[in-house]
Amino acid sequence: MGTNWEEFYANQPPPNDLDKSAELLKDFVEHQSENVKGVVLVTSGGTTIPLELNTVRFVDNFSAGTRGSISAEYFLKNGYAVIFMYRVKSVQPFSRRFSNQNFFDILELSETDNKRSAIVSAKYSNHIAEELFKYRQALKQRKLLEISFTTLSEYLWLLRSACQVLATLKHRAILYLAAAASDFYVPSNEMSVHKIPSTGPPTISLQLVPKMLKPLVSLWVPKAFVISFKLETDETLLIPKARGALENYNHNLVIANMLHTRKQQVVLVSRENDYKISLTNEQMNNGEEIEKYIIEDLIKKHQDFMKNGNKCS
Ligand code: PAZ
Repeated sequence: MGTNWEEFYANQPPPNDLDKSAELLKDFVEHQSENVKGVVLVTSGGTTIPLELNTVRFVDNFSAGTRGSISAEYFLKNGYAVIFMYRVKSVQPFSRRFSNQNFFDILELSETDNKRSAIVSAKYSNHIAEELFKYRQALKQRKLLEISFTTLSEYLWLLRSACQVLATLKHRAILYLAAAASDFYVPSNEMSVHKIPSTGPPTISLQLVPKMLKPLVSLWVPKAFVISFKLETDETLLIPKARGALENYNHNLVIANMLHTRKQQVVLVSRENDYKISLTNEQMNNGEEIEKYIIEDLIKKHQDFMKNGNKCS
């Protein structure tokens, strides 16, 4: 197995429901009028690498989906239509606010005439109603489409399908690639069919995933505004790696973040410059979200890009 992106798609089977997802994507994008500022694909959450075809064990990538789900909300709030491509069971726009809650703690049990029913507890009711309203409005007005993945392969197939329809929007499309996609995988033809026996230490050989940003930028959506993310744990690598990605893939922007400070600080890296967006401790304590400032900044860049065709300013 080589590292070529075409080989990857030739050898990794597509998800069973790919045609259905492609249809949903096409309908959604065709439905968007000139009234929306643009259409953004937000990818969110981590991908898994199955170790067996009948998967019992898998390697996972870190990401709760917080960055992606909050960002999706701010794009919606600012007049964009959003395709939210997320990892199953990672957090989603609007419902994310209740995801740390034990489901039963939100409910109250009532019993009348020997009939039991559950209702949302008064403590949560208003807040849930507010978020539910925003979520349902976004779906009803067809401003939000949610599509899910679990494995790396599902993610990459869906990513390419989404690009095929977004390409029709040219400069109006934004790709905001916040998902943590694995760099390594086990090709399906090398995978054990059944659960790997525990009779001895297994030898698992991982292959490098082809760098999909390359065909994405140059072939799939050559006119779109493409933002990738770079996550590091070694600060000395963060900016050099972000710059390296821009040079290799020639897209518009890299948002660089460190694992432990990602909620408080990011660095926006373009060909021309790099600068930080950060929250003070006070802003953090007041519950402010860094994504508000990231998205405001990106929207200015995207609007400028649409007017002037700039790569980035
Ligand atoms: O989903 P989350 O809020 O827990 O984390 C977000 C993130 C750190 C995964 C994202 O900001 C990011 O950097 N994504 C790209 C990861 C990568 O370099 O592959």
